[in-house]
Amino acid sequence: MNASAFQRIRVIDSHTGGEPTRVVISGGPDLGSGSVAERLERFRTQHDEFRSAVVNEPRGSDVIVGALLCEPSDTGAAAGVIFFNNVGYLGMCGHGAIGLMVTLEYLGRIGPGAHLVETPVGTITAALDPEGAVRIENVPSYRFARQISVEVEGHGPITGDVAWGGNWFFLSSDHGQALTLGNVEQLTEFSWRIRQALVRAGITGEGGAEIDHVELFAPAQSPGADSRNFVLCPGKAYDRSPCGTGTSARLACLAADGRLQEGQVYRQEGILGSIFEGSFRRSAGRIIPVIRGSAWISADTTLLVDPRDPFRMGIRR
Ligand code: PYC
Repeated sequence: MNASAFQRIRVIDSHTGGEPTRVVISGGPDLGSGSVAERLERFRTQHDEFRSAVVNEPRGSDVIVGALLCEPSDTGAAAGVIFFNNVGYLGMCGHGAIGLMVTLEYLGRIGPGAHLVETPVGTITAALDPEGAVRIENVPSYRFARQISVEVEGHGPITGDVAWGGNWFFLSSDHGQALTLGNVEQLTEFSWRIRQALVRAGITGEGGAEIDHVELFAPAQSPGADSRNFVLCPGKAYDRSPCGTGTSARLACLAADGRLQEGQVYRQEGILGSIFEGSFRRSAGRIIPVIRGSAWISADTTLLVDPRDPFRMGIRR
């Protein structure tokens, strides 16, 4: 078929500590005007197949987080962004925001310094630092519930906190699992059972919001890190990075327990050993997490959609 008959979507891929982000630069749907949160609703209800076409097989995989660039309604913002994955949409995405900043720098759209980015759950500040790392000031984060016990099928009760870091998390250190790369299949099944147990028990985030991320902790393996985590994302893929919103939720719990002070640096290691540095300041009863990490560009390419392809809009589960 002639090249002009294909739909073309320009994307830039990067990874942040091993976790991929695919930023859509052009070829996305027209989501109209309004706040990024309003445009997310239009994306979800009218253009969900575009989400699947970009991140799902055969062009993508369960691990890829997509980021649709859009005009911000916040006039001071450098960009607006909607993050999405294999099964739906994310409020915020820390590794994705780091990938987005490196992508905008690659495109020559931003330089060093601080920039505002509008997301569906609030405007964040992101800064490129002189060493090439990115520092994100995330949305206000907080612990919603402390040490909740839940009965996990085939395991028994486990306890954990419920916290918001831009997404909803159940965070547990009381699980008896080995947080090693060789154990990710078992960790995935175990974390999935926790998620199902939370639903069965009616345990939610504020306002009945579903807790769709599960985060397990263990002692760090890298010198200088404070802890290691494993994070299971909503579509059953595990986060290869230490998870920016998960690290924010962790900081909220540590702050609530008085185990971390304002400005103190906490080094969160992910399951691959990559590290995010976190710290926080207090604001109006919540914390503002600051997450620092690095991302690397891996592709600048065009996705093609052949109108005759039966799987042109991706394989949806
Ligand atoms: O870094 O916040 C994050 C994140 C959420 C899901 C995958 N990564």
